[in-house]
Amino acid sequence: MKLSQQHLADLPASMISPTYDRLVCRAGILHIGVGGFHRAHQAIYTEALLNQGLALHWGICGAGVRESDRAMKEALESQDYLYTLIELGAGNEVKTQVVGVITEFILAQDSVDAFIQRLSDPDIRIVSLTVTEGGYFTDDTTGKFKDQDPDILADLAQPDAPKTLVGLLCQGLKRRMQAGIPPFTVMSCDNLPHNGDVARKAVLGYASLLDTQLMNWIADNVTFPNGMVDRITPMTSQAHKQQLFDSTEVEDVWPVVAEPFLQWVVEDKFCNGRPEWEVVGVQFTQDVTPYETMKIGLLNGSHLAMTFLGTLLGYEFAHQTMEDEDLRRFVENYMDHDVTPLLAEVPGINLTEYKQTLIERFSNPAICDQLTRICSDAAAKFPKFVFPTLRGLIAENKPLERVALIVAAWTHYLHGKNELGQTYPILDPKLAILQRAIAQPETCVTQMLEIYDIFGDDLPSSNAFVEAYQTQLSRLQTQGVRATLKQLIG
Ligand code: CS2
Repeated sequence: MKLSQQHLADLPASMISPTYDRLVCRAGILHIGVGGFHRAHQAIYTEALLNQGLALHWGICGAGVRESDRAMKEALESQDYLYTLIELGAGNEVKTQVVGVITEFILAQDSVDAFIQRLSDPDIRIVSLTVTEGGYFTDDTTGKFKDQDPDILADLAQPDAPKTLVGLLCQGLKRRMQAGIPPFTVMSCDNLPHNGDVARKAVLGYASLLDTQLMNWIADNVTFPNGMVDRITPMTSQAHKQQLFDSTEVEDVWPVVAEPFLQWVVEDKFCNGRPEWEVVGVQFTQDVTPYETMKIGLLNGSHLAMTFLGTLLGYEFAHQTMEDEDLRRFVENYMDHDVTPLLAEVPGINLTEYKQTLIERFSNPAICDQLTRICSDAAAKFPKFVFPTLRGLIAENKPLERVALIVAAWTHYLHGKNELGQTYPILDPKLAILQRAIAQPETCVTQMLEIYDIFGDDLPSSNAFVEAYQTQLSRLQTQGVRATLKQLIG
């Protein structure tokens, strides 16, 4: 049975499905960047509220600003914007849920005017984002808005027909300002430290070049809460779709798969109202910093610690790296000895338990979380997930060998061949630059360190780091992954 509004009532009893009337639900949130993560996280929290009969005016209008968003629009459109969440527990528990919270979908490329019109609709009170770091035009090393980016310059030359996220947001906000409509909250759900501050800098950076009055109005009236978001969401594979069909006979062209765990801690700074997400488990706080530092350092950092070494050893999925005793101990040691001592107290969280839960989550064999996914975009991930830890260790004169091995493993992985002689795809917009840097084995380290966008100028000037990086890479090159790991875990 094809998933559709018409057949909602015919779904098997084992599936959870919307208990509210979708036809009266209207969008109060416009979400830009509808991928797996949004559909498994923010949309699920909001769906839970709707299922309690609350917040029928907080439905979600899906939106995209890039051509690559068209595939999701078309997939959802073909099934009345319904989709299935397949939640896979470690003990093979499966929960399938049809989600109805997305009620429409717009693409800026189809009509910029219609897009801006929707952004200025008073019903839309939150614009949320998962657009990855690239969407914010922020220089990774200086943290400044990239005001000379060609896409930004193009939008400034034609501000009524913008193509970039910031160009569109500013145009929508400008209409609201001019019409006396209260602004929307801009809520980033990207996995970036201080994601709200990053979004604010980008929007204000663009507005300052466009219109001073608008910039001041945004600065005074728009809020940009920071948030920590967490749920492991693998890429949907053909096997996942088949699994859904086999167990329910439901055909979904693009279901989403996730682990059972989910967490969201967000600053309570919403300038134009918000859903009562606290009713369904969202934690509101005044300062999200300790939570995001913990999550990004321990979870995302450990993901990088396992993924390149795991790929080099020939593994395909995260849980296989946890079944490898040496690799699991390496990840545990990295968490315990490198990341944890640098963390501040995190209110309400027992770090020992948090780390145990992480190992359990990583070990979940049911979700089959692809290492290719975790390895992707590494050039953008290192500065956010691992280098804050590295900088902390350098500042405290701590041993650097484990963190250096993570960077060395990435470097070695860039050759594209594992220790079994098999090749694998490398997904990274910076791939050409990276592969140029590693072309000569003797100069890999110096060439990599010259990529300022990734390493800045402080890391290359730490002799301790350069030496540790060189040592670990040489060991990988000459002795291989297993022997290198053994030397570190004793
Ligand atoms: C992963 C994240 O892409 C990555 O590198 O570490 O997508 C991770 O699965 C999520 O942040 C979990 O919340």
